[in-house]
Amino acid sequence: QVKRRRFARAIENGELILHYQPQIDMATAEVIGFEALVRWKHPKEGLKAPDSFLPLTEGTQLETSLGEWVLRQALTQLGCWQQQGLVLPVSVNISPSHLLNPDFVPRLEGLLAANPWITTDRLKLEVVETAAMHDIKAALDTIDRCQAMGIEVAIDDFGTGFSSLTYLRQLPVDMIKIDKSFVRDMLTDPSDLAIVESVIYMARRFDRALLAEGVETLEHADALLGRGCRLAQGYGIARPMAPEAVVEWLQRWR
Ligand code: G
Ligand code: G
Ligand code: MN
Ligand code: NA
Repeated sequence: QVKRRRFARAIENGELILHYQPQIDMATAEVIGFEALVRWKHPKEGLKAPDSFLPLTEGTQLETSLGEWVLRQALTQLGCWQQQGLVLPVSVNISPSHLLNPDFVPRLEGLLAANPWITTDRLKLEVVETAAMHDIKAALDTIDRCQAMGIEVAIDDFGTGFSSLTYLRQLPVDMIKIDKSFVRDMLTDPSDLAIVESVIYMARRFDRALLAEGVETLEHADALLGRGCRLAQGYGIARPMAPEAVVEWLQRWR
């Protein structure tokens, strides 16, 4: 309770920041966008990872407050980058109860209207399968409406839920992100390799874009590319970085 109140103040006090991790096409080395990842710049404890504070928000109003802060901040950052001539999309993680909040779409429309110079194709959303499992109808409706606005939606941590196959069939998502746990062990564990290969096959059959998370080494990159998975994100490409570091990173990368 105390911790939760402290975190609520952190949002109000501007102690949160977004870090950005590049997503690339391994076949061309082209940067296709950045994933926004929230951090808490705690005045005493330093930079805190989301695993230390996201659980505090779960199932409370804070989950939506945090989610809205992240969306607003990502749009602000897109505006800053645009002024510097950088026009790449940013993917934002949307928690299940934020996605299923009936106000989600109207609030998002409001945020976009407040940033009219940011086109909707520059914002992408990442949702986890469990969001759909709570209320498939509501999830479908929200995803449809976002896509109708021109916002692409990705399914995050794919393969870690329980009903991947059925949900993929029903969910009209634009992109599938293979969870990093399968990618990490695909070179050593035949079962994980089988999962990765199955997801690659499925993405192709369902005509969805596919991105592998947790690409840490050249061996991972080669194994994925050789099997037809071109898009990737991971420490082997770049760690999540502060927004000030992004422009310089891009110059070095190109
Ligand atoms: O780097 P990383 O430690 O950022 O993230 C850990 C977990 O926190 C991941 O599952 C990631 O999806 C989640 N996460 C990171 N940033 C956000 C965010 O802004 N909103 C939500 N809902 N989850 C986030
Ligand atoms: O759950 P989600 O995919 O949104 O979270 C991304 C998380 O994965 C973040 O915590 C991010 O810092 C982390 N991450 C990104 N690349 C790598 C990687 O190559 N290896 C590992 N172990 N984690 C990664
Ligand atoms: Mn994600
Ligand atoms: Na993930």
